[in-house]
Amino acid sequence: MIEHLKKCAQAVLEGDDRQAEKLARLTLDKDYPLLEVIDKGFVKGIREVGRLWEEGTLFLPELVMGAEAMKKAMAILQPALESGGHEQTKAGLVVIGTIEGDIHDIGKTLVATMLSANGFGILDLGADVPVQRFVDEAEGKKADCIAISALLTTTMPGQKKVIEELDRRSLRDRIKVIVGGAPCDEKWALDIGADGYAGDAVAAVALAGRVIGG
Ligand code: B1M
Repeated sequence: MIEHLKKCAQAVLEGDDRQAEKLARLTLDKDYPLLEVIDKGFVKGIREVGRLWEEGTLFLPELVMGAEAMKKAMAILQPALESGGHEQTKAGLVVIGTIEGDIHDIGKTLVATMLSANGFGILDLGADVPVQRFVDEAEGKKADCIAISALLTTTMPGQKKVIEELDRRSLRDRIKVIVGGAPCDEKWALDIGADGYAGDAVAAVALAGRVIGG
């Protein structure tokens, strides 16, 4: 298993999408624990890509290739994660997306998959979602919660704008807002008046349950 995790991380690090797909299929065939393979294998690899890119060891094409390999593996693993045998109780409707100006969608999609696997109804708006669209969709679909991902320090303020727009339309009491993504933290969530912050997909499920439940 440890060897398998290392290979998954390495495939992403090398931007080898065919190897990443092969390892994702092997994960399912061998019935390896999905979350562990995602978190300690593929995600570990993409975080290392980001670190090396930041220190100037890797260049943008390699960052893109790493992300592509990661996405190919996730496309195979996500359906299995979703049908993971959890009870579908429809714990509430969550509108989720990555905020405008930001095209990072791997973490957001993982959060959406985990929420769905745990009984939440999901409306995934994708990435680069305008503030107004978050609020329009949540209002129109009578959603319980908006989950906003931001991976760039420059796009984080968009999360605050969603809350301001909900306030402006007098919807803030009815629709909860939770935030996440690498540059966000508890303090940021508190500062912008969000209902909570989650550091990963598992924490996001617990948080959504808490804020919607009461
Ligand atoms: Co970009 N990028 N990127 N990138 N990229 C980061 C974020 C960066 C930290 C890299 C670095 O410098 N080390 C840096 C941001 C720096 C900053 O703002 N402080 C950065 C930059 C600068 C950029 C560009 C500007 C580069 C350029 O063009 N010069 C550009 C921006 C484009 C844009 O958005 N406008 C860019 C582009 C890209 C790619 C397209 C190449 C690709 C994205 C592909 C895609 O998503 N479709 C990419 C990638 C892959 C990364 C890194 C390496 C990895 C992100 C990722 O997928 N992580 C990233 C470095 C890093 O994060 N360490 C980086 C894996 C994923 C599972 O984790 O997204 O954190 P994460 O999600 C987690 C949690 O955060 C949480 O749960 C998830 C699962 O556990 N979570 C939530 C996420 N959203 C949540 C929402 C919630 C709750 C929890 O709601 C409640």
